[in-house]
Amino acid sequence: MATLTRQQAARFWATGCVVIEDAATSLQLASMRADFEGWIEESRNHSVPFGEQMDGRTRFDVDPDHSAEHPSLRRVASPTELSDAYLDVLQNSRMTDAVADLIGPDIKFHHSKINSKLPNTATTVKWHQDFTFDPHSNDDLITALLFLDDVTEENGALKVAPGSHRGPLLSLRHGGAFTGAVAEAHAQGFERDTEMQKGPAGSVCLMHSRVAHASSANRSGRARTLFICAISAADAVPLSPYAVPSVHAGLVLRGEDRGKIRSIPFEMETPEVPAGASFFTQQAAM
Ligand SMILES: O=C(O)CCC(=O)C(=O)O
Repeated sequence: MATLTRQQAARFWATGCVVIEDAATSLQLASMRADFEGWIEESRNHSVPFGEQMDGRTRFDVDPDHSAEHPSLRRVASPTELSDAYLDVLQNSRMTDAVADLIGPDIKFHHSKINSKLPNTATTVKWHQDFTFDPHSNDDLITALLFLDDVTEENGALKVAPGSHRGPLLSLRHGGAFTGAVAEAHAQGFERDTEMQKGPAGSVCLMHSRVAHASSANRSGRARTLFICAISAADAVPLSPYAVPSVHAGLVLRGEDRGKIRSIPFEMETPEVPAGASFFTQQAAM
């Protein structure tokens, strides 16, 4: 039985984005939150990014204003490697069932991360498309952003430019450097035509990997934490090194891997893996 209604699926293909509620159970949410709280506590012992990913880069990223008194843990790379709670949601949730409705039946895991904006923190995300960070042989690739908290305009909801998944793949290079963000002229155009992706905790925002998106700082007293999973059709093959590597990369989540590669024509510039813990440092350099 389908998880998405026909209207929800139609909205996704028309705008590049749809939010659905109850994508994880309250028990799953509580387990994910408990593990994240533990990582926040651990972050109080560090003044700079810490921990290690499988390729040797740092795993936990903190904002420049991070301190023991005012923790600002903004990224955990590959939480499924650290926590059964996150691995369980990736494998056993309506979030993943909904992705299979859109690009299945055969789907596989690419990578995951937690992006958090703790209360009154400065972290922002500049306009970009995920596909130009993680190109695949075809664009049946969805970024699923699961809300661990209620997401509102005030705590830094995702902003999406509806229909931009049908537009060009925009450059993330400016002045000779890979900045991880589109040019200012494109960003201004997207800002004029923005839809906020809001909803109660447990909702998931399913986003086409070509849709342009960004998000503002959290100016509220309430956290905005997202468990973000990139999931592709099983016949979409990654074309560039993993910016967030994972021992779970390639895990078949629904259906099976039939050993096929499907390609579509497109042209874009090659992405760059960030030297540090996350793309926040690439975007900050712009
Ligand atoms: O955390 C956010 O607000 C945006 C996440 C995002 O754009 C991404 O991870 O590609």
